[in-house]
Amino acid sequence: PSTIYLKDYKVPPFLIDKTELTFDLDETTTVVTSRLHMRRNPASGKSTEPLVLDGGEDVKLIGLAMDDYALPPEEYRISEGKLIITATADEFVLTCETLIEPQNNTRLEGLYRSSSMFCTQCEAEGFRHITYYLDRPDVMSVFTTTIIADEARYPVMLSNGNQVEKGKTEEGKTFVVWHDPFPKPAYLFALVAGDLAVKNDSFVTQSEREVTLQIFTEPHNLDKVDYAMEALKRSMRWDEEAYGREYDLDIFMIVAVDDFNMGAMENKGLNIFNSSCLLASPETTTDDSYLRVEAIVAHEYFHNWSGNRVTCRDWFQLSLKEGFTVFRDQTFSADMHSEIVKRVEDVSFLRTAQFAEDAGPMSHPVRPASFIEISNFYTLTIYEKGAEIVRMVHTLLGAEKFRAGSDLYFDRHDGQAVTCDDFITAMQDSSGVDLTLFKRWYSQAGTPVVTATDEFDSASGTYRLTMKQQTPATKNQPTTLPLHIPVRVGLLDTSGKVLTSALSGSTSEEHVLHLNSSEQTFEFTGLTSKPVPSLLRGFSAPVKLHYDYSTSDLLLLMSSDTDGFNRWSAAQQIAVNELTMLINQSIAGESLSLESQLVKGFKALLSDESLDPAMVALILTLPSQAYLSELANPIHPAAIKEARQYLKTLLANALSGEFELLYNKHNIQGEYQATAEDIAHRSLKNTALSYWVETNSDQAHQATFEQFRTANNMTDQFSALSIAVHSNNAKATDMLAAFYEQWKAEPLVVNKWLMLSASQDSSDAVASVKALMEHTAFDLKNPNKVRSVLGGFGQSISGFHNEDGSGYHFLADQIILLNSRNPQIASRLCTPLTRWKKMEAKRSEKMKAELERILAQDLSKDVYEVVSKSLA
Ligand code: HT7
Ligand code: ZN
Repeated sequence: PSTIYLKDYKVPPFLIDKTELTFDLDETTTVVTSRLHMRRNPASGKSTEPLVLDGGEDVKLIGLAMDDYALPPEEYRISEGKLIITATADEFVLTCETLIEPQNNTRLEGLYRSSSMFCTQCEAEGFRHITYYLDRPDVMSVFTTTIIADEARYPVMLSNGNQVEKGKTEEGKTFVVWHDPFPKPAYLFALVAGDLAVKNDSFVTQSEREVTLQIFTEPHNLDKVDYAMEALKRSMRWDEEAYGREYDLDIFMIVAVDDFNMGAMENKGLNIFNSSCLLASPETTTDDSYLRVEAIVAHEYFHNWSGNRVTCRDWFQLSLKEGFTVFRDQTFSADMHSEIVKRVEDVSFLRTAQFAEDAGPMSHPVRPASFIEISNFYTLTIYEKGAEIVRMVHTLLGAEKFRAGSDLYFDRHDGQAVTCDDFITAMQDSSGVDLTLFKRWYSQAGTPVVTATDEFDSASGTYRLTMKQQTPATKNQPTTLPLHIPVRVGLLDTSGKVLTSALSGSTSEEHVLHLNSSEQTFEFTGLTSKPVPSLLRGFSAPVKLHYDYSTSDLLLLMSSDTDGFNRWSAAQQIAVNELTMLINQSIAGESLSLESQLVKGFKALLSDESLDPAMVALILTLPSQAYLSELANPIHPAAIKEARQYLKTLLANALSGEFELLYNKHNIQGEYQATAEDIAHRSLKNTALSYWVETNSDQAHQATFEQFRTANNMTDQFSALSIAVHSNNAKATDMLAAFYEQWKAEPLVVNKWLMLSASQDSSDAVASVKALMEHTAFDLKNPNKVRSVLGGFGQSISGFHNEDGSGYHFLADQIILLNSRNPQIASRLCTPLTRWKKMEAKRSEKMKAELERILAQDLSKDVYEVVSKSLA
């Protein structure tokens, strides 16, 4: 497979002003007719280049005409999926008829079938599996789409824009015509046809236009769309208030489908959602999923401006829309619920998963320089680190100038396909803040390490903080350069009081340091004794910070810092330090022992009545197996597991009374609501329960069972079930069976059951997971089910990381099986194996051998790129 480079970007040689599509949908063959109103692109400066249209091996050409003159075979050729027409006029209409088989499309790209409906997924390069086209984001066209189908089976036929016509064909089929007045790239095209139920609503925009809102699902799911509809209206209002962005069409539609490779898709006026990211009801949906539904509805809606009205010039600029839109949805969720809780959750995810990606073989800059398969670049780096870049711009400019920059960006580039540089230029032009050096964040991969040291000069009352930065060099990136890193800092005295200090003439309780060279010293004056620094408040930059805090400093920050994020961060650091000691004891074969300081910290925490219960729950949550693996080198999965279990039990026994009390205090019964307040109580109650059961008391096990039996919502029921399963509750097996019986008619709940069942930590986990894949509830064609079972299995330490390598072998078998059926899913499943270099020697060799076995197969571009890069 060939590599595509950013440096080779050229403007398109042709443009498509208008695209007229007709879909004749049928269960066996679908015929697509396109009429493309094309002309040579004056900006390309070339007048003789052949016309090269993107297509796929799965598209069969059955007719081709230029200005209604049927092209004879000698005037075109098809090579490697592309349609090449040698001679063209400067302006012409190309008519192209293709035959496709959506019913056999298991890749879920282009037009495919999910349950009994037709649907599309065109980002990034799915449209070329429908018809020949200039399938690149900088070719923007006005689409008119006609859908022809049997109305009895497909009463709902949707596409982008507004429905402008409906009628009957001569053969008695129904046709519907949709017109989208906004020029768009083909990746935003969408079509849906099926027997769907609809929930109708409306929204009045700030300029008082009424917009029709519709959510379509299979009829049995219509009772689960109310929350998404309310979330949509909150998103529309928020985008008007926070960014001045109003919706532009008269109708906005969302459709839920069961088979979908990712979470959702922002097609213009017709979002398509994985049903797991849209449907919600108290009985079947956990709090986490409620919040996820709200965030994804918002994310896709926000794309209408950051992505659709202003789109990407090429796929190297993917973070232009994704990083900005993630930042927007994070801010929205923070505004709807708790800012600190949201920040802790986002940072925790970034530090666990994105940092691991950035240290692995697929590490790439937020604006990659090359790729083999663009689908592999819908990564945490593009999305989450990309959002951190936008957040840093916000920190550097301040809220007001950031908003002015965003206004300028949207005004200047409305209707255009642009670059990450254009975004930064707008921010710079509107604010006057120099972002020249800052732009390096887009082109340099890896997580910078910032090391801070300090000294205090009591004679002058000056506190000197020296910061060094270094981004680790790698084979692909042998030299790395300093970045512009905003570091938010506050100072505390040793009793925890906030200190005011002066830095470069400004006196304040908090400062933003601009670390922009490899080493800098910042001088804070006006102090009387050496302060305790609260560094990188709110995680103001995506870096690894090292400062030699004593445990008492960390306990002080944990109890007294005014920055809620750093209170959590300090607790995590104490836990990481203690767990690291335990992990080392385990690796050395010693029996574990520890005098935990966390006991003291947790005691103080639990006596502080002023804290948000959600924050308390987060602080009580020990660093995950995955986060500790990211920090370790090499990784000893079994030692990490043993250390976490030991510390959790130690804390549980030391504070058993507190946890029991906490459980009872927050065990508030009442009608379920997905509000921040109620979610917080449930979160703390279930965290307390997870500790309490570690004491192995009968009462705790009984409380778990009762909660499972009597819960009126999925959060409580599923928490109790998970706690029972992972604490070896004697009733766990029966509870799992009862749960399946209760919910077997609800596929999204069954997926949770599949995941929990697959994650059980037993050494015969491979056999159990094989049995799960034979279960009637499993379906290899459905990405959600594959993710549940194989994702769950990845969490089973004794199963997946079994020393005999059987877990790795099993996963490799599944990747090979899925490689041809659904390359995107197969490629994503490779991630755990790609981390082989960081694993301790015995497991590392076994993982590598499995990657080599995969590489020896006939591979899709997707899997080939990930596996070959991780072995290089
Ligand atoms: N922009 C959407 C990306 C997406 C996607 C990409 C590749 C393959 C399938 C896909 N489904 C959706 C989703 C988003 O970020 O909003
Ligand atoms: Zn997105």
